[in-house]
Amino acid sequence: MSDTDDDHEQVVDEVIETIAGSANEIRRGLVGRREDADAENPSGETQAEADVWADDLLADRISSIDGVCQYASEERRETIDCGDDDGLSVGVDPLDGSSNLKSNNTMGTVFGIYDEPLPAPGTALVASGWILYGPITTMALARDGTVKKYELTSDDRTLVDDDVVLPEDPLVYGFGGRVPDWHADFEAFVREVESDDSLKLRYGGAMIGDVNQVLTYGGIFAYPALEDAPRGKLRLQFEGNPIAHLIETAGGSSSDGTRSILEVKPDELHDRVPLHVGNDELIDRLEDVLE
Ligand code: AHM
Ligand code: MG
Repeated sequence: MSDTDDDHEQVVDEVIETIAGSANEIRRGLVGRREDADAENPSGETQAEADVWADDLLADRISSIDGVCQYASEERRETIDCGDDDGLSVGVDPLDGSSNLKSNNTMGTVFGIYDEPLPAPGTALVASGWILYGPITTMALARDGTVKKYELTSDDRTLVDDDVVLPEDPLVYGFGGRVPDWHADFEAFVREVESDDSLKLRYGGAMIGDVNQVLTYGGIFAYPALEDAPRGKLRLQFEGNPIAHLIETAGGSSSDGTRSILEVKPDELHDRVPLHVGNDELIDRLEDVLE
């Protein structure tokens, strides 16, 4: 390993420690921040007070790590450039599924650590992960070809699975967007999936919760292209790439409809991407139908 690789490994460790170490603080800070903030994110969505607060907290902590050159998030238009040109870039969705704050349902934090300036393709990811604010705060982390799962308490990170792999026999599916807005070929694929009596519907309105069901039970999650949104809803840098990287590392597949999401070349920081992730055979079948 070269000195630069070694340095990068330490920076990756520190970024992961920072995000994992902030998770329960973020969870506690949701109380009292469930209202809308009277502001929009760069994708034109209304921000909750908690979105803005969690982004500021992570921006401060991550951008002050030596060896991080950029912090970018779904909640801010520009990257924060931290000066170290040889450093790593960190892209974050501070609170994925924050519309679930109102109903007090599951949410997450998503992160990707890239060895290129953002916007970057998913092939530049050196690690990716998510925090799930479920009944227990957990972290799924993809790094060095393996996915690991941790339980996070206020002062501890406990490894609970050192090699998470998508189960071979898929059990769950969940698809976002309004049904009347789906393209006809995507709808045809959904009808096929629904007619498979070994699969059950699981959809909770937070990608992290829904993709975590797929990681746990096997299956497919998609937020597809829509009639009035040809690139779907989810953002490539902050949601698509890290989720695709983690699911592929766990032995599954990702697709934007025709190819792995990791092969999509970004034009802009806040580009969207049609997102489909899950077991290989389901993603292959989806790509055949969408062709
Ligand atoms: P967010 O990151 O602003 O919360 O938006 C992303 C969320 C995903 O977690 C979820 O899959 C999707 O938006 C749900 O969208 P919709 O409310 O259109 O079903
Ligand atoms: Mg999100």
